Amino acid sequence: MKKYSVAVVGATGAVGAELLKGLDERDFPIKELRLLASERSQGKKIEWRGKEYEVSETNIDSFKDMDIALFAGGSASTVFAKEAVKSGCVVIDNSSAFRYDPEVPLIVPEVNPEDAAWHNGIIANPNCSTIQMVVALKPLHDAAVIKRVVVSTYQAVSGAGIDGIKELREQTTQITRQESYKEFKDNARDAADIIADSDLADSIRTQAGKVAQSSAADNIREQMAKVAASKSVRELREQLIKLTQSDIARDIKEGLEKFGKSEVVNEMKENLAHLAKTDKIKPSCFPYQIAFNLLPQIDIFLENGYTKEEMKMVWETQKMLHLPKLPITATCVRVPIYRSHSEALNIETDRKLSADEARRLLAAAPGIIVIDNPAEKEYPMPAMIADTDAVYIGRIREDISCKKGLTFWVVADQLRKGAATNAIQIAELLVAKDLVKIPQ
Ligand code: 2RA
Repeated sequence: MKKYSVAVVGATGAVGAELLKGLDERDFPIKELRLLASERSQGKKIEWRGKEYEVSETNIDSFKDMDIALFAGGSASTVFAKEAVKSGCVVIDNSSAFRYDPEVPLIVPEVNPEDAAWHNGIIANPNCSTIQMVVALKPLHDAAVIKRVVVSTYQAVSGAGIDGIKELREQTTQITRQESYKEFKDNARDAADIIADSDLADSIRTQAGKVAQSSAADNIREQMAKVAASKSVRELREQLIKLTQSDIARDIKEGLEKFGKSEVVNEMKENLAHLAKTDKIKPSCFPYQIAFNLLPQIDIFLENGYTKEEMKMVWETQKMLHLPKLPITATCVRVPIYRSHSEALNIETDRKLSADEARRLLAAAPGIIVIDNPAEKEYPMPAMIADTDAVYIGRIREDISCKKGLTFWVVADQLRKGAATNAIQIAELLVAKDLVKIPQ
């Protein structure tokens, strides 16, 4: 079997790692592997199939003698994808740089493999939230033409890369620590109140009252009065008065004032202020706190009030289904889970599809696993499907608000089927159709 030289651009990121895993797991026919990344990751070592590879900084010469370049996403695509093509290398690009270019096919192999035939060197890999949606839409659309799509997404933080995962982990730790400290303080306060109100405290108070009224206590009081009136106590008092008026006392007072204004104290004050500030959540990857929160914003807002992520779902689905006018509306939400995107989909079709027919169509379609048994509370969830390649569908039901509507739930690992796996499947498609070449 023919083997191919493959470059992975962005090999050190979240998608890059999945690309390497996928190339191994799917046994892609590799002659030579070249790992590329930004200057920051240059020199890093990555082990693949028992061999250590050093990551090089991407430059225009990086693609010489390479057959396929898998770009994991990010700004490298804009700078280097066309250079790679000039070197004779077919690019499969996971960024959004070329997705809407009419000269560049956008492909999900289960949906529009035929579009690979007209590539000019670059093939775009769709956005993760679109991929899992179109895989679900295609078999239904083939059976009953889709007239409208309404989708709401629940997207994991790893969609924003390794920094997104780190931010959720750190904020969750910080908030749960603050909560346990608060709980500890509340519990201690409650315990003190309980003790103060208890019989034991009452009996201690009674005993103390009795002791205070006893003859032993009277004796002690008399002894203490004698001591207070004695000559030695008078002398001690006079010494103390002299000492407070002495130079030593003045020196100590001045010393304390100076210390109060000293750098040490200033530093301590600054450190305390800093500690007080680190108690607050400081978002950097996401616009607001993501732990224990939901963010109805992924990517930037556009003029029509939708976010770019929402419009990606619209533009990309229309392009891949070859339905440029298909009405689609999306609401994309970032949720505090590490991995796998979920989507609630509602579609209208030109003829009624029963839930049973839809279930059969979806179960028979490539790349889909249906898990849909409400009686046993069986439906797909992000935590149970992470690290797998299929698109999982459940909660399939007829829409009670319209005659030809269907509602269902779609979950997929967005780093695998939503990114790396789909890119490798495109490469496999090119290999199978002998399309690993730049058309002249
Ligand atoms: C996200 N869809 O989840 C993006 C990643 N491509 O942020």
